[in-house]
Amino acid sequence: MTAAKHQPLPLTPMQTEVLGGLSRGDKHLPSKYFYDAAGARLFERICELPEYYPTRTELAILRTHLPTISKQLGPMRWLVEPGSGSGLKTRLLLEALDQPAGYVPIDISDAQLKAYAQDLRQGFPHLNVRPLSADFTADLQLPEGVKKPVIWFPGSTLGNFRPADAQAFLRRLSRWGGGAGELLLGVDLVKPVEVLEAAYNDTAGVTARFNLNLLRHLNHAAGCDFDLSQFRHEARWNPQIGAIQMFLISLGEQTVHVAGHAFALASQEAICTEYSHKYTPTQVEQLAHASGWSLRNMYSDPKNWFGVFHLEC
Ligand code: AVJ
Repeated sequence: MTAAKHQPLPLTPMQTEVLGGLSRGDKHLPSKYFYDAAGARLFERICELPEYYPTRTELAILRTHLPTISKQLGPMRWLVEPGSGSGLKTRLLLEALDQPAGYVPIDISDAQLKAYAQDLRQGFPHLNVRPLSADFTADLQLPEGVKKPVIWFPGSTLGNFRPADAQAFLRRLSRWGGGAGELLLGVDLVKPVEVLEAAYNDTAGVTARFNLNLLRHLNHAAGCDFDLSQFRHEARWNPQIGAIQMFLISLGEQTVHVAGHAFALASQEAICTEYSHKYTPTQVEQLAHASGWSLRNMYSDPKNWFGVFHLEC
């Protein structure tokens, strides 16, 4: 037949990322692909686990300090949220804000974003909701007229970035809407390792399912053939880098395929699926300064397990 028949199909951006991550000596998969519909549901269950303290701790901080935060922000501000999955926290913030000019949730999943925006309009019929379907880690343009935004980045999602990438991302945020915005940044703080490791190794096994679901998602969306029964979940504190790392460990020797490319995995070989960096308040402040932000205020819980940092540029 013709040569064209054997030409490889062009790769999607997702396939390119997956191929890149599996080609390294220390194999990686991008954690942003945890959140297909099933992954988003599993993450919601994680947030309710007794061991997973970040969500309820951040919520408690907000419940205590939102009146103060809102007063400092002043009236008629646009709220912009990179990643739109943080439901209740965002509702509390929207309720606390003084006549918000509007709300821009940004998410990579168009379907989830539209459903979320619809849902929100029911609860806030007078709110101008302007969903933006985009990869918030790439360069993007906020809707016309959104100036001096209040950027809301809760849940310690920043912890998923390597520190250098976190710095570059915060720098980007400082330019959104033409700059001079403010940032409410939720960051999980350094704490005893037993507490940290328990939060990512729950006894009910939900985090393990969440981790394995990444492979299922990639099978569907990137043309991979991972056999989920041939991997196990592992999460551990890495003291060198100050992060919880999640892995999928190959249970035996095996070969997986991605868009026609084969990858051999040794028995017990680890694929890193997530970094969850933990910071001290001082480290957050240094990171903020290095990326064009300064600290207005920090809010925390009595145990100092989580911090909500109010930054300005
Ligand atoms: C949503 C990225 C903050 O790192 O704690 C939860 C994701 N991974 N359990 C985190 C997650 C495993 C979560 N973030």
